[in-house]
Amino acid sequence: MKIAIVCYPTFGGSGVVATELGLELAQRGHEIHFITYKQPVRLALLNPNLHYHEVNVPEYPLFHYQPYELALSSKLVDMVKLHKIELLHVHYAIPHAYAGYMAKQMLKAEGIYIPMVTTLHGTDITLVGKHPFYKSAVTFSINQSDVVTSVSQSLKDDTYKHFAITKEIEVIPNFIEINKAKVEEGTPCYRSLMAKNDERIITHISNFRKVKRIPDVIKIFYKIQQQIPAKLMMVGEGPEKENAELLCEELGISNKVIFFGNSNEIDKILCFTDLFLLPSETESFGLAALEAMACSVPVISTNTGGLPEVNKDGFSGYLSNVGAIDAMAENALKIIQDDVTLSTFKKNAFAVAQQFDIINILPLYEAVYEKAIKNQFNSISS
Ligand code: GMT
Repeated sequence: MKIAIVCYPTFGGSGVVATELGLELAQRGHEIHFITYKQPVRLALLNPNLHYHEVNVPEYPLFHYQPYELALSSKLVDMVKLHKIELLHVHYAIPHAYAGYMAKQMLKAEGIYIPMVTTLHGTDITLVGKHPFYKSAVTFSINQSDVVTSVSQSLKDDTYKHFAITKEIEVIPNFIEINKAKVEEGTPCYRSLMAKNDERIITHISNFRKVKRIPDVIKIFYKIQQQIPAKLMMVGEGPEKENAELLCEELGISNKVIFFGNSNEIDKILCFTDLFLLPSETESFGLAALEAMACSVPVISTNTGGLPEVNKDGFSGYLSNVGAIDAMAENALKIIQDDVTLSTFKKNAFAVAQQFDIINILPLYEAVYEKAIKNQFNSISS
């Protein structure tokens, strides 16, 4: 099948999921066209089935806001015609589902019918999408999609709760390529560069936005390092990073915290990690937690949104209420206090991650594509 994938190219869950999905579909023989404003960070184009088309938005002094949706829908129309693309898969409703709908209409006017699958990722519903300024357009474009998927049951429930959705939403959980993530025994791991032998290594990876509750990460770590020797690896970039550095200084733990910035090699960091912290305010799924678990790293997280669908309380890690810093620090210590307990949690984390292997999830997307083509065909003939 010839598929156009529209996504955000930056570091962030939805872009990562869209890119990894496209890479795997290309491996399976589908022809994949990524259409976005910059080459996605995880996209290596070493496969003849993979293509990347950049959306350019020419600047004009009249525009206070550059009309990206317009340029994207135009690009979609041009690429569909040029490459005989059969299906649009848009990731993140804003503004991709809206631009996809416009492209569909423009193509329809020329007698070309193309189905659209919209995948909802989280903040496009829970934070940004439900804002009154966007709500009508988001509701409309979700309802106009031929098939809608969400990355967790929790996000599906939130979507029905906040929007007047008439479409059925299918849950397709996020995934991981387990063979790529698996840390083989004997693989060189540069742990000794980062910490002393007796220190536990705790890691947090995110886009450092408010929703991730970065101060909680630091405070949980502060409590942990009061009890046992430990180091904290902070991976990512975002608006909360500077304050996080200041907080570490204030607490006198700057020498125990390493800020890495964005990384394309999180597996190398996770390979020497003992515990992952994700105390988010909300998380539709928590892909970073799954990536950690796939590297056999247990997770201390909050219990909001889709996190309980990924992190299993008392098995792959522990879940607590948002802001329950003491409970999260206590649970962290329970896991890392001795090697035997840590090793059990590590095995469990990997076992749960295996259920989300791409091998299990990809056929669900292929089935959805077939369904979208059928839905589209039915709506033309009725
Ligand atoms: O906030 C982020 O982490 C970025 C955001 C995105 O769309 O790039 O992530 C959302 O989508 C991810 C992939 O489906 C989910 O794993 C994240 O949980 C979700 N973030 C939130 O819901 C806050």
